[in-house]
Amino acid sequence: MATLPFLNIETTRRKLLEYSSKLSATAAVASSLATLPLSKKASATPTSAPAEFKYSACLVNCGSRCALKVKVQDGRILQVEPADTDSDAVFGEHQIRPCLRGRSNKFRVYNPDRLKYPMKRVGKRGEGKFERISWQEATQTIADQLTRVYDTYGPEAVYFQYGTGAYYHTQGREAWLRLLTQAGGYLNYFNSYSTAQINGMTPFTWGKYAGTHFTEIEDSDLVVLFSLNLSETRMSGGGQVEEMRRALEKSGAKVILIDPRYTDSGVVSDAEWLPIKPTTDAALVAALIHTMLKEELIDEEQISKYAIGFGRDTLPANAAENGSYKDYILGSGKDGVEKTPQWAATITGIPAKRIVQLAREIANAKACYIAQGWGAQRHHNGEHSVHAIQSLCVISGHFGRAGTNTGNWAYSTKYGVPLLPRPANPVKTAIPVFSWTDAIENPEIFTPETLGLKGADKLQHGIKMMINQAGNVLGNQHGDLNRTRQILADDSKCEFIVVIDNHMTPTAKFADILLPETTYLEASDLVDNAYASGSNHFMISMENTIEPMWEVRSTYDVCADIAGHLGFKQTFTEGRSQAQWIEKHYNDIRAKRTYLPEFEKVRGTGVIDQQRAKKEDSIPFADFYQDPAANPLTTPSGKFEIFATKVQERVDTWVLPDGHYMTAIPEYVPVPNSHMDLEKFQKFPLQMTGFHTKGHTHSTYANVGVVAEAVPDEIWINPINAQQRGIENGDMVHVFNEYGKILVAAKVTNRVMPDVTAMPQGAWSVMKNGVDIGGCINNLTSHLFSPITKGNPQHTNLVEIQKA
Ligand SMILES: Nc1nc2c(c(=O)[nH]1)N[C@H]1C(S)=C(S)[C@@H](COP(=O)(O)OP(=O)(O)OC[C@H]3O[C@@H](n4cnc5c(=O)[nH]c(N)nc54)[C@H](O)[C@@H]3O)O[C@H]1N2
Ligand SMILES: Nc1nc2c(c(=O)[nH]1)N[C@H]1C(S)=C(S)[C@@H](COP(=O)(O)OP(=O)(O)OC[C@H]3O[C@@H](n4cnc5c(=O)[nH]c(N)nc54)[C@H](O)[C@@H]3O)O[C@H]1N2
Ligand code: SF4
Ligand SMILES: [Mo]
Repeated sequence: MATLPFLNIETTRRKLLEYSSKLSATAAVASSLATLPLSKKASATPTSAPAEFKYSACLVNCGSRCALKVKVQDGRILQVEPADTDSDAVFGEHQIRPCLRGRSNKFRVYNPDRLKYPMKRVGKRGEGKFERISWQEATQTIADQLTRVYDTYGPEAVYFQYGTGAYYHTQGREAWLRLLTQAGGYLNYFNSYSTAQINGMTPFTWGKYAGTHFTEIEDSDLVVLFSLNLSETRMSGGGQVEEMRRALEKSGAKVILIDPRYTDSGVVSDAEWLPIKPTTDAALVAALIHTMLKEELIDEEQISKYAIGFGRDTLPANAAENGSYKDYILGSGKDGVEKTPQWAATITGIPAKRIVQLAREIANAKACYIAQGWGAQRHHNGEHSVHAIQSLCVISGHFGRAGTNTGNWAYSTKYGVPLLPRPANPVKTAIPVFSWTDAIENPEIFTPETLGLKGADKLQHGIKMMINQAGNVLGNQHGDLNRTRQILADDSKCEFIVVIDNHMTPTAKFADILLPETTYLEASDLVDNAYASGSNHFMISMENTIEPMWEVRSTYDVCADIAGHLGFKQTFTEGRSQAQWIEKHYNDIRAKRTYLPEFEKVRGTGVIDQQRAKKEDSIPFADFYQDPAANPLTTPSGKFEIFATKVQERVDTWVLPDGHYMTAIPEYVPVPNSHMDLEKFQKFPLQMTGFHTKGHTHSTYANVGVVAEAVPDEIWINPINAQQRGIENGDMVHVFNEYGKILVAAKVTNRVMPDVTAMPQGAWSVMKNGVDIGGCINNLTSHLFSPITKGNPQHTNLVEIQKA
């Protein structure tokens, strides 16, 4: 196999030197440079054993799960290749090929940022000063602290932090949660950083979350994508991006992309791009429906058959008389404003004429596939955008039949590999995931009516101890990092923090005890396909391709030791090693799928048993579409709720902070930190949205130099705005607002609309004199929750930019 250009060591080394001299402040790049074998002579040293291939997997949170074929020699990784699966017939003519990040794993493993030994903090919390300790001392300290916090505050004071860096089945998160539930419990969270608004809202609209597989586009004549960027966020060859490409090849459907950026997906699918200002999707939808009503392009009788709240006649009992969506659109609702295309044009930035034309295109399409990625919902008013886009499907009649969708983004079928089992958590209290800093700082503000607290009327003591496994939210991924760092630095608030990672991340610096875990390539497991493999599903048997280096260990063994200190090792292990759990899980599957071979035959062979969901099973709510009376939805009305009865209950009973607003219909709501926040907009006149870049998966892989070289982190600025500020492509710029200031390179491009900027999220934060020279976006984001689901508003930001 030919070497990939970006893995050519000599070229890479030269380019990296150029690159790192430009960006010498960027610690991540500079340190990765040191990982490359710089001496040609060293790599040419004759070796004794022949090279062999072993199989691992990339367990990161990109929605895919790719097997990695790893070439090893003398216990060292030479190269990572795509696994050649034997049943291409299942997926068509392609494989579950890993993307550039998966292929770069060698550089993630041999990285000088690696954590090598257990350590304890010696300086102030957050300062990053540590001392090496033994595993015995580390595990004993954790057991002692857990006992102390349980005895002093009770189990609700122990928090297992959100962290998505590694989806293991028999170590990592699963091992910690088994340990904690057996030890006495921990404070739960609900929501995710990914989908708080869409997953929180959809039960009120569709009853349950579902999306149609992209294979259905084979039968579409029009595809409308809101904030959906498969080419960058679903890069696996076995996943959704490939499915969509093939389906488009068959149908030749026109693609319309609604996004502030002309994304890679726009390029790949030859889409027409309608640039839209962030937070305004609900305004666009309102004007689309306005046109459909005025031009009589929709059938109101049909809408009433499937939905409530479009007109007054189908409003539920808790609605105001003029509270229908049609009232809102035609100007007879409580704001008295007609939602004309001209009205929407000033808010969204899309010309009124184009809005009218889009309404006609959607209404006249035979089968329009309408979907949304999760960018439009990661906003302060994200719930309303979600609701509007879903309602558009129902109102225009594009759901429940071939070639259509629900407005959502499909999850994939899981193969069904078991996780380490655990008893139910004895603690029932759950906080919204984005509220954890408040659960440390002001636990008294938590009630069911203020922050949607579940399982209790109030929090007892807030968070006093935190376990942070494979997550970087503490120092990198949460909103408003300056505030977050201040809260964490005070060790009288959250008294004890354990961090388990592979690398010395910004979060690791906040650990009291810091533990090194195996990287994917040093670990063994049996894992499922991930949540975005499209209609494909399979399992992967991975075996450590090299021996774990230094004192790095699997967290299964670490948690077993902690259980031992607490006196229940046997309960934790049930007498099994991790390898024996893996084998047990396989045999449990084999008991049902009797055609599978014995474990010995498949152990460590990568992808096993590829399956594909049937296309006819792909369309959600098809039975409801056929006969809504016989197959009602699980909403209170049994129909899709354009007026969401359950949201109105919150409107009536919940207490919101000043300036926050919620409504039961899909209204456009102007929000803080958007261009409609007029006072702030004068000071910070650029909207800024983050995006998930192909250069890293959040912060994972962001310390790998070869990938950083291929996909640098840059802030996208439209030439008009750049010229106003004397900024040229490649210039280093300061981006700032009331929350903080960062330094990053500028990409001057027409691929982002004027007055909107966009930057990748996930770069490692490196603070120097109050400025983040690592360019992490979260020094500029806020911690204001969205009103209905208390989700993260991390894409809703205003900034100003200056040449540095
Ligand atoms: N390469 C890579 N892949 C990933 C990840 C990664 O970090 N890197 N992360 C993974 C994870 S955990 C998740 S949750 C998903 C995230 O998937 P998404 O949430 O869909 O990804 P984003 O890039 O945040 O947003 C998608 C698009 O929304 C646009 N957008 C922002 N605001 C608005 C708006 O108000 N309206 C409209 N119409 N568009 C808007 C952005 O410009 C962006 O192009 O991706 C997964 N895949
Ligand atoms: N501004 C802004 N912020 C965002 C987002 C955004 O769109 N904009 N997106 C949000 C979203 S959707 C998400 S899901 C979160 C993601 O936030 P996180 O879940 O924190 O994900 P990562 O940043 O990738 O951090 C994962 C950590 O796991 C570590 N890791 C990787 N492999 C292993 C392993 O095998 N063992 C151990 N112990 N550690 C490992 C990595 O080194 C890394 O430190 O970020 C959120 N933050
Ligand atoms: S980051 Fe995602 S697409 Fe890339 S190799 Fe890993 S699992 Fe596959
Ligand atoms: Mo996510």
